[in-house]
Amino acid sequence: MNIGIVCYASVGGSGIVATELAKVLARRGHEVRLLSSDPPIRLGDFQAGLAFHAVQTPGYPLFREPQYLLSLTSKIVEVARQSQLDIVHAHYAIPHATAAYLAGRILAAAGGGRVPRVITTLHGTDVTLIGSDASYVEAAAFSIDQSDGVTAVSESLRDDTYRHLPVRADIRVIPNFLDCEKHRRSLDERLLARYRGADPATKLVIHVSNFRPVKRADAVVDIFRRIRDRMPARLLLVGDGPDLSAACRRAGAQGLADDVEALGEQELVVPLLSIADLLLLPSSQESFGVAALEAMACEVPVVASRVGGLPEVIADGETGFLHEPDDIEAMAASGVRLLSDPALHRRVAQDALRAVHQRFCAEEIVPRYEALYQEVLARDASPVASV
Ligand code: GMT
Repeated sequence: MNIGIVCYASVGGSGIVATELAKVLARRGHEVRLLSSDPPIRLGDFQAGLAFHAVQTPGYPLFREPQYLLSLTSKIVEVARQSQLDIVHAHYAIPHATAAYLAGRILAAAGGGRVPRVITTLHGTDVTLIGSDASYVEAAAFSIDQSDGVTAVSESLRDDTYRHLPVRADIRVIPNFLDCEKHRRSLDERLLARYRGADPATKLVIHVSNFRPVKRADAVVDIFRRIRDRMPARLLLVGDGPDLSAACRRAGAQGLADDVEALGEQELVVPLLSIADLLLLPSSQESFGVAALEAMACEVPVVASRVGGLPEVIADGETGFLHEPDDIEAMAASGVRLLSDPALHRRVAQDALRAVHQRFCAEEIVPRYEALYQEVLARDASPVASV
């Protein structure tokens, strides 16, 4: 199949999942075109069957805002013609589903060529936060409904979509996944010594995110302080975003400046996860939580909020611990338990790894996308093609 995948290049789970999907589909023999404003963070080296197309959005003195929707639409049309795309798979509804719909209209109006079918994958904030804002809701719901197939990354997000948006589309749940060959624990002793320091009793706590308000970086620091009060520990903050500086200031104000290290955006998280003893994810909302999945694959227990899709990823008390987002004390207590009971830590880490391998590896999930592509291609004319 010829597949175009549209995603954001900024650090975020939707871009990571879309890029991983593109790579796996190319490995499975498809011709894949990845469209984004920049090469996505996990694109990596050349791979046969996978090409990247940059969406350029020129400015103009008359415009006060960049016209990304139009430049992306035009790029989809161009790539669809060049590569005879069968499918355009939009990751994150806003405005990717809209651009894919418009591109289909343009191709259908021109006639004579193939009109790709559109799949939209909903990732979370495109529904729960920005998508349901009154400024976007109508266009978002319309574009989602015009897609030939719609998926959500968790049951929780599917339910939220029907709750937040006036959509009628049949939304199928296809969970996020990992390349489990690459996402496996690989301990680098020198890296461990570099970040843990000389004392082998020091525990490494990690948080990986794009430091947006939903991630609650302030809560990460507060939970860590409670852990640090009970044992030698260091906190690694991986990623960047608007709340990182405030989190570092908060750590400094609590006397933790020497125990907290901000590592910025990192392309390779496996080496860092592999030296960690615990991942904290106290988000206020999380439709899935790719960061939790990556930690579990590296045998790092997770303490997270009981929100959104996280209970579909983490079985509380078995493959990690879940608490109400505001219950900082309980999250800290679970962290202390895990870090001071090696048998519990081992058991949770192993059960988490097993859960990832049973349910969330590419071999299990990617064929579900392929089956959906086949299904929509086999259908009679799509809403777009019939115009
Ligand atoms: O909202 C964000 O933080 C970014 C967004 C993204 O595009 O990466 O994250 C969402 O999509 C991820 C991939 O499906 C999910 O793992 C995240 O849980 C989800 N974030 C939220 O729901 C807050």
